[in-house]
Amino acid sequence: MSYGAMAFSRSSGRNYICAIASPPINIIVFGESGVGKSSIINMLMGEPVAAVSNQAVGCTYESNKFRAIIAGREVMLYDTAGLNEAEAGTVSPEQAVQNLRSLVTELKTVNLLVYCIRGTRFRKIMADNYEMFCNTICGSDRKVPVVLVVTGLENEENMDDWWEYNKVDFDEMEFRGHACITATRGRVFRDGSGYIFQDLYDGSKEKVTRLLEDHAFESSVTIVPPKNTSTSILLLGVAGGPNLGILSSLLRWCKERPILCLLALLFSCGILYMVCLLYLQ
Ligand SMILES: Nc1nc2c(ncn2[C@@H]2O[C@H](COP(=O)(O)OP(=O)(O)OP(=O)(O)O)[C@@H](O)[C@H]2O)c(=O)[nH]1
Ligand SMILES: [Mg+2]
Repeated sequence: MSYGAMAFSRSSGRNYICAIASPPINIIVFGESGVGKSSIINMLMGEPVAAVSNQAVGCTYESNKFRAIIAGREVMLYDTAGLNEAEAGTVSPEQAVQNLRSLVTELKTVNLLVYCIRGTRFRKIMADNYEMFCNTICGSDRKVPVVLVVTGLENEENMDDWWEYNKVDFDEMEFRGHACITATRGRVFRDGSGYIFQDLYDGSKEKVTRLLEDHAFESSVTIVPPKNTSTSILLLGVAGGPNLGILSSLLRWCKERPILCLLALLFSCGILYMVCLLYLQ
C-alpha cells in the first residue's frame, strides 16, 4: 500500500499520526480482441505475465490486474477482454462491456485509459468503442485521459509515420498522446542469436513507458458510471454487438453535423407534406 501523506490528528486530547492512503494509479488497457493488449502488458512487465494467444479465439476472458513500476512509482495495469469477442467466439460483446463496467465501478478512480488498436486492421468501429468506453462508461465531469497505442507496425519503414498518414481518421476521438509500436519480438533467428524485431520491440517498450509516464500521473478521475444505460445501449455500433451499427453511425453523423441534419429533416418533412397533399387531392 502506498501512502500519499502523513497527517496529525487531535482527538480525545491525544496526538495520532495517521496515514492518508492515496488512491492507486489505475491504468486500463482496452480495445478489440487480438490487437495486442496482453502483449503490451507483458512488454511493460518485462515477462510473460498475461496470456497471449495466436488463435483466432480471444484469449483474455476477464479483467486482470498487474502491478508495475513506471517512473519509480507503483501503478496498476488492467488487461481487459477484447471488445469484439463474439466474432472470436469466447466472451460475448455484452459480457466484455459488462466486464469493463464492473471494472471501473470497482476501481472508483481511473488515471489513464490506453486504447489499443492494430495498425494493420484498424476499422471505423474504433470510434464506437472509444465512445462507448471513454465517454459513456467512464463518463464524468472530468474526462479520464486517453492515449492511443497502435501495434503491428514492425513492417513499416518508420513506425511513427503511421500516425501522420492516419491521424485524420481519429478526428472525433481525443488522445493525450500516442505510440506507434510493435508488441512482438517476432521469430527467433535460425542461429538462436535473438529475435528478428528485438530492437523495434525495445524501442516500443520505451515509447509506451514514456507515454504512461507523461500521462498516468496527471490526476485520478473519480468515475460516476451511467446508472440507466443498459449494456445493449452501450453496445450500439460496437464490433460484434447487435446489428445496430447503422443507427449508431447515423446518430453520430447527426451529432457532428446538426445544421445539415436539420436541413435534411426539413426537406424530408417537405417531401412528406407534398406526398400527403397529392394523396388527399
Ligand atoms: N505482428 C504482430 N503481432 C502482434 C503484435 N502484438 C501482438 N501480436 C500478436 O497478436 C496475437 C494476439 O495478441 P494478444 O496480446 O493476445 O492480444 P489481446 O488484445 O490481448 O487479445 P484478447 O485477449 O483476445 O483480447 C498474439 O499472437 C501476439 O503475439 C504486434 O505488434 N505485431
Ligand atoms: Mg489479451
